[in-house]
Amino acid sequence: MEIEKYQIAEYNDPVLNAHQKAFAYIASTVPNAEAIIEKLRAFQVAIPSWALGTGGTRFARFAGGGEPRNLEEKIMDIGLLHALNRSSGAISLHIPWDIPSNPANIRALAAQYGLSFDAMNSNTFQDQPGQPLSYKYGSLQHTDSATRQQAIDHNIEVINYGIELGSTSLTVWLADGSCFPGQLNFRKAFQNTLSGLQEIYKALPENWKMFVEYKAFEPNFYSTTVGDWGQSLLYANKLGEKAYTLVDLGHHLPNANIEQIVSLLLMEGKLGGFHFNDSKYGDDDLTVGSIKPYQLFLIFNELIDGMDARGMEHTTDLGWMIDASHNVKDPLEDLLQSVEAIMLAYAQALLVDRRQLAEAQKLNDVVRAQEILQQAYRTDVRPLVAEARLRDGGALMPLCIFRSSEVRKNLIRERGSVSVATGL
Ligand code: AOS
Ligand code: ZN
Ligand code: ZN
Ligand code: ZN
Repeated sequence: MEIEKYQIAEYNDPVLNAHQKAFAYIASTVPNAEAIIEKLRAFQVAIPSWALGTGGTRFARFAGGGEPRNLEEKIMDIGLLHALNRSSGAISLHIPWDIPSNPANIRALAAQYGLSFDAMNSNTFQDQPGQPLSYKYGSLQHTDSATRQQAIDHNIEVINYGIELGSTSLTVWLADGSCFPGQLNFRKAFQNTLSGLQEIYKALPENWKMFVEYKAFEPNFYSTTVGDWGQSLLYANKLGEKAYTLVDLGHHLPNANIEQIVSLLLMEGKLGGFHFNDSKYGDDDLTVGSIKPYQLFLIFNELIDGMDARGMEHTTDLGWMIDASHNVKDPLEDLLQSVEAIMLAYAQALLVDRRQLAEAQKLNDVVRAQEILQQAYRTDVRPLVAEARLRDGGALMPLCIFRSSEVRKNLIRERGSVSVATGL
């Protein structure tokens, strides 16, 4: 199932006039519309290979039909998203769920769709068939050195796949921790984990980055060995300049001030990447922007402020990824919504008048400072984001094309309705 450029143009045609009017209006009201559009066009968000099929909770999975049966089909699905929104030009792979049998071919296939390989994700949170030692009591933190070595070797194997695919980063998320007080010696767990990460770090090529993802809870519910940004930053600082903290929006304790965390990590030059999603209660991995869009805007506001202060390139100097799962939605529709939400928050944050904000802060004019942010947040930037897509040959209304061209129906026809994950 592919959507050709001319089809996108045909779908755009009937709504083009209305778009042009809306765009002309916003272009005349904001001072820097062209500059914002150029930034939006450059911005790309990686799609995780695990977000394309049947999602679910730990209780159940319900198949949606037409889901990708292999890595090639996952790449095609992301290619389709990218054709529609022109902002999903990368894939974040998970090993061993998506082992490329022939990396050179996979790389070439991705390139055909304009996709590059973002961060590689290792997996030491579950046991694989035939695996000699179990991760039931952790991986890099494990009390047994052979189990730790197995986890180290796995991560190095993931780096090696990444090298062949042209990726330049490794995300390490560890489920390590403990479920009950007394189960674990915190210091020993930390030190074991650190030495394991050091071994993996040594295997990183020169131009690679390592992202240390933290998470406050789940699957361990008493302690996690990389539990918060402070612990992640400790590891990253001890590891060296190629190691960074990765922020997943769902991995904090309730009401954490994520925008402040982001700001300080950037100040320290230690923010490496992002997992976008949204959450109401925990690591819900809901559609980006569906619960707390203002928080997302405030995070982007700090991201831009911090990156600009350090002269960082918005597009390439941080790893931008979605980390989501889908219980009831069509995953492709959900991802279109998520990418759109990210682009909107980015565009709104680009509207913030930073000179005026700094002035209001200096004068302790609290009301004015708040107004400056809210003014940007309350601007309808949808025509700006749509214009950016249009200029790159994308769809004015990606979700509408997805539905009216019956993508899912065609995928079900091609791939069947049985889920590879559940066999149902
Ligand atoms: C787990 O909660 C983390 O968010 C991981 O980043 C991710 O979901 C996992 O690595 C996917 O396998
Ligand atoms: Zn994550
Ligand atoms: Zn998450
Ligand atoms: Zn998570």
